[in-house]
Amino acid sequence: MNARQLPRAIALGGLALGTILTTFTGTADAAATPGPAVQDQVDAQLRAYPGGIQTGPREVSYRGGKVTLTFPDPARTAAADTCATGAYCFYEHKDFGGRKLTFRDCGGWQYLTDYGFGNKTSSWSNRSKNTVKVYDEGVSPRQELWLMEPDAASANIGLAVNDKADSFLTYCP
Ligand SMILES: [Ca+2]
Repeated sequence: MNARQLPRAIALGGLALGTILTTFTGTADAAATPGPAVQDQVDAQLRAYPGGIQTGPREVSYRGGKVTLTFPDPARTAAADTCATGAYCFYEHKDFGGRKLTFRDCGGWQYLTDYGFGNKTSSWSNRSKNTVKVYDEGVSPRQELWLMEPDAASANIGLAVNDKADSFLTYCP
């Protein structure tokens, strides 16, 4: 953390009393990267989409950990698919980059918009046994965008469907 960022971090620390970790542990690498510090992003997520709790320096969990939002590590340069075994994941950028939204459940309709992830997905990975149909809710009727087969992934979903996904329907084995 450099001197320029310190006053801002202290001010934000006062707002983050409800979180598990302090601002200082979350921003150790922030000086090397442009844009908001990771802890700032975590705090903004908790404010805008209540019901989550911070469960790591770069992680917010909802619904008892069935849904997890992970913010990118500022120190990591090479993108890689980090979706956990048994889960299925939506990524903000192509090549499994940016924010990652992980689901560890099955059944019924769910909405990416509940977690601030509407119109963001650019790549995905399915390491579960479920089949997931992904939809755009910005048109009427809703439009199916792509299908996530078990043990499949896409590093780049393509321009036609990029940043359009809002919801999905999961089929359990
Ligand atoms: Ca995107």
